[in-house]
Amino acid sequence: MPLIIRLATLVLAATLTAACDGEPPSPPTTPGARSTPTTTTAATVASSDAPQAPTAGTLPDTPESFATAKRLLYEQVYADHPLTFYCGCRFDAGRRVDLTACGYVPRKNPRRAERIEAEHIVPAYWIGYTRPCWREPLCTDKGGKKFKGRSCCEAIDPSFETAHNDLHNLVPAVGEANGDRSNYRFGLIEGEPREYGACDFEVDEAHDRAEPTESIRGDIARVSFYMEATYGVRLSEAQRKLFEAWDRQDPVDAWERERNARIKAIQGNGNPFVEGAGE
Ligand SMILES: [Ca+2]
Ligand SMILES: [Ca+2]
Repeated sequence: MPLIIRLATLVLAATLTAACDGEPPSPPTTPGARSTPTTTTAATVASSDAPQAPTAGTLPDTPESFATAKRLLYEQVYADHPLTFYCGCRFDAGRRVDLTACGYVPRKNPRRAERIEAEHIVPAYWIGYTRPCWREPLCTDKGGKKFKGRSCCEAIDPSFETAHNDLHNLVPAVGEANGDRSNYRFGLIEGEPREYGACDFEVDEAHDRAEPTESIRGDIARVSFYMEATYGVRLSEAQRKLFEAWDRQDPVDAWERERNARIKAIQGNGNPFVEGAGE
């Protein structure tokens, strides 16, 4: 979409949002609760701790469709690093996962386990559910039927689509693990049930929770901070505390920096919580 049209639609969406959203804005978070990186970029992006509705001109230039986002993710960002996020399984150009080599044993869906999927670290549901387009039937299909939810947000809320297709928030995952994680929060789960063979990934459906392996906990934290600062996707105080600990325990490594640089080359912005770390 040409920039000028994109800006115009963003302004329109912001106006619609203001006009239609009867809900109060998200309450501010505790100032200083999160350790803010010290770089200029970080200060600019996270100038306030309070999540804000994104405004025209401040959003990154993310891929215009999810199909394009996935293609760029697999073919550019992960081209020479074809490993899944949760389980470290290798995948090929045909987007098929080598489950044997990484010791992944499907829990109950072997067909989905064999294919790679683009996982939203911050789920699409969390990006969308507070928006009017998710909650109110603001859209109308060709047959005149009104609808709401993900499809409606994709159609009329450019900031939703921008966030939804943001490569910083997308990682390749074993399809089954992606499906099982659903919209659950990340957290700690008692014990190590290991329902996926050698993959250190647990999902607790009773408590809507997923536990990632230690080496990606910081990555998850920094992406979550980024999504909050960029798109106002709020963290609960409990999540913030957990992610601050994960950020410290699993600091940025060479691959996370390289991944960030590749995404920055594509969509124009880096994640300040990656770039500012350790400086
Ligand atoms: Ca575990
Ligand atoms: Ca890590």
